[in-house]
Amino acid sequence: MKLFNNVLVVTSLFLSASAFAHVGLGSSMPANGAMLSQAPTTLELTFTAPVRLVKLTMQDDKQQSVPLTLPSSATSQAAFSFALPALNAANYTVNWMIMGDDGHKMKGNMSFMLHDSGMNTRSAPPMTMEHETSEHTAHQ
Ligand SMILES: [Cu+2]
Repeated sequence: MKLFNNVLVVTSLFLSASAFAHVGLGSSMPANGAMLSQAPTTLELTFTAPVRLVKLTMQDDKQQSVPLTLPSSATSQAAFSFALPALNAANYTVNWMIMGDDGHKMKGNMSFMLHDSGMNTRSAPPMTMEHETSEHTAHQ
């Protein structure tokens, strides 16, 4: 039984240490690198551990800022959701600064692309890979 307890202690120490070291973005909606044909109405960021969101900005490729309202709560949380205004077709970059429970600040970013949906209808088939590839090259 004593050995079992020691294993538990060692394991939990290891887990918490690695969680602090590697906290970052676990997933997001839209996903990082997503190419969308319909504007998202919310931005969701899920980090790999509870963090405080110190700073969050979102810009298109013309450096136009998209206003986002930071949560007023000072408690750490892993998942954040933000209502987005109507977005135009553009490349968007989301930059964040987070503070983990160990007090370390970390920066990161993700980006996604919103394509012009003017040519799309509700019944339009998904864009082909060829189109996405050429569009993506054109954006750069
Ligand atoms: Cu593209």
